[in-house]
Amino acid sequence: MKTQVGIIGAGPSGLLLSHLLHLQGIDSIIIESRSQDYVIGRVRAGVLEQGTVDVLKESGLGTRLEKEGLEHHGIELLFDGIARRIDFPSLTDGKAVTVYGQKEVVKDLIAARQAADAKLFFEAKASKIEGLAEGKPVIHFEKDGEQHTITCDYIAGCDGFHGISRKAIPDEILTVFEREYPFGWLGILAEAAPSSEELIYANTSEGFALHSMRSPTVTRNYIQCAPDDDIKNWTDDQIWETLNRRFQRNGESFHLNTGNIFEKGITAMRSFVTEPMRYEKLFLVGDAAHIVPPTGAKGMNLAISDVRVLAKALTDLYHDGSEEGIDTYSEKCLRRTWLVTRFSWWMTSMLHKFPQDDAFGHKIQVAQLDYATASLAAQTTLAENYVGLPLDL
Ligand code: RFL
Ligand code: PHB
Repeated sequence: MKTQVGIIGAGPSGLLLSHLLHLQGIDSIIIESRSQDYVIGRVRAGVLEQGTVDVLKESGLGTRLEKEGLEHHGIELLFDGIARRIDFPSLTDGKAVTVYGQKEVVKDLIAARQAADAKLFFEAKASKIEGLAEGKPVIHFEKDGEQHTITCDYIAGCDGFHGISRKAIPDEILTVFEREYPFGWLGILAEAAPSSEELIYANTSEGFALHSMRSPTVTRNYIQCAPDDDIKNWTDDQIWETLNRRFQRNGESFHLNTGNIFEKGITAMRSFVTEPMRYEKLFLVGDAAHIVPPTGAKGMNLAISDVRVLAKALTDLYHDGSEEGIDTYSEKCLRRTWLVTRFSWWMTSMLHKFPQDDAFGHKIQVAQLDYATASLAAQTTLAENYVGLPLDL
């Protein structure tokens, strides 16, 4: 097979890139190791930045998003039993975020790609990338027990943290920056109406908790747990009791709606950045290049901002012969990656209980939260990062 842009991975990055390139008349092939049902079924992100919503709507993917997405104008931070709200529109010139599950975004993207007869292959696993040093990239993949190749002008490595693309860059070129956090998140989806109109991020003496949602009848909650915890250690009753304790506030009653838990899992927390994000004709996009802890709700949004930069760069190249966009892709995306990495690290550090923290450490966290929610300057900082920094800050 032959194409202009060979795309490895059909997560949000690979699918959106293929869609945006298609709108510009640029050909691509996507190969995805998992099945279509698996990719659609994966429960992950929930919060879309304003810029993410804008790109989805502008590229014709807004129909269901507009109908089913829940626009949120603020979040609550709960600490020492006190809840304080950050109001996005008043602090960010009218911006907001939208709660719309990653699986819905992926579903919409797959439908749009298939409606356009895209070359999108599931259960097709890339095994090797060759020819990068020679400027003639080839992807090798296996489908139905047979070996195939794709000869391409460029490769977009959209294959997530565990993919093969990053590993195709020689060790001496690549630098990795990493931090592992000493905790994980236990996440659940339950048939229960949200207990609050907005998300609640809670710092408590026993650890972090997050109240989120997917729809008016489905709630998403997270609990800080040990990084190596086993989901079998948690009964449904224990999960609800822990959430209930962590969301309580002083002198005010808070009722947590409960219901059938139909999904639960534990995620490790890490920050991870690789530099550079381009090697010869290979571009790393999204989680293949960087991971952020989910506390700032940034992972998918950052992936989508990489895609926006790359789609524009490839459009300039194919339409006008300009190489400037592809030559500055890595630098431009890494700058934004580090800004988002800082925000996600800061939210994570401020909201979780760290095993090494003593009473002093907890008091400092509470002072950080107090300042972040009381000072107008600090609230503005939090809000402008949460709704999403502009592509060109
Ligand atoms: P993905 O989604 O991991 O997709 C990569 C795809 O590549 C495929 N693949 C291969 N295909 C072919 N050949 C191979 N050799 C391959 N190797 C891998 C994989 O099967 C997969 O389908 O990466 P992408 O597209 O860059 O998207 C990144 C996002 O998925 C990720 O950043 C977010 O889910 C992170 N995240 C959140 N992001 C947000 O913006 N807001 C949130 O609220 C948010 N919450 C979260 C999150 C991630 C979480 N987990 C589970 C890590 C909450 C959680 C709990
Ligand atoms: C989610 O709803 O899955 C979610 C919301 C906010 C976060 C992370 C995850 O910070």
